[in-house]
Amino acid sequence: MQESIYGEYLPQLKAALDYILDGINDIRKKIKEEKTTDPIEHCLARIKSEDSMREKCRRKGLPEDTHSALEVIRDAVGVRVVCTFISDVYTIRDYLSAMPDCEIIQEKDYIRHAKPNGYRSYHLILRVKKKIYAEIQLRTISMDTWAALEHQLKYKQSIGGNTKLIEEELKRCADELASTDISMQTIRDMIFENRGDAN
Ligand code: 0O2
Repeated sequence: MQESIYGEYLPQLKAALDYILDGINDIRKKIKEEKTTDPIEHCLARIKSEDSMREKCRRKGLPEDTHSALEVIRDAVGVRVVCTFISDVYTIRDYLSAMPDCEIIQEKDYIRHAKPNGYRSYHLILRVKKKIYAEIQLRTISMDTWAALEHQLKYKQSIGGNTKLIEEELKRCADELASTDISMQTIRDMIFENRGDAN
C-alpha cells in the first residue's frame, strides 16, 4: 500500500483541526453572548484527502511528498466558516487573529477584491502551534452558494462551447448575490439601530 503523503503527521493535522474548531466554537459563543445574534450559519472542516493533495502537488509541479503537502501547500487542514452577514466575516477574522497559539501567515480578501470570475471569500492561512498550516475560508451564505454551484459547474473543468457567455453569466450572478449581501447587511444594521443594540 502507498504510504500516506502526510507521513506521520496525520494525528497532528487532526489535532490542529480540532484546536481551530474549538476556537471557532468559543468565538461563536462569545459573539452570541455579546450581540445576541449567531454570526455563523454553518461550518465545514476537513483534512484534504490523499488523492486531492496528490493531485494538487501534480498541478503545481511539486513532488508528491510530505514536505510539499505540509509546508508548500498549506491547506491540508481546511475550515470553511459560512457567516450570517458580511460584517460577521470581519468580526470572526478579528477574533481568529487574537486566538492563542495561532498566527496569521497570509490573508486574501476576495470580498473587497473579488476574483475576476466573481469568486468572493476571505481566506486566511493560519499556523497552529508554530507547526501546522491551516486554510480558513470565511464567507456569507450567498458567497458560499455561488462558490458551490460554480465549483460543480466549472471550477477546474472545461465547460466546452459558449465559454464566454457562461463565464459572463456566472459573474453576473456573483455580482447580484454580492449586491443582495450588501442590502441584507443594511437591513440588519437598520434593525439593530432601531433596537439600540451595539453592532
Ligand atoms: P479545493 O478542491 O476546493 O480544495 P492554492 O490554494 O495554492 O490552490 P491560490 O489561488 O493561491 O491557490 O489560493 P486561493 O485563491 O486562496 O484559493 C484556494 C481555495 O479557494 C481553492 O482551493 C478553492 O476551495 C477556493 N477557490 C478559489 N478560487 C475559487 C473559484 O474561482 N471558485 C471556487 N468555487 N472556489 C475557489 P483548491 O485547493 O484550489 O480547491
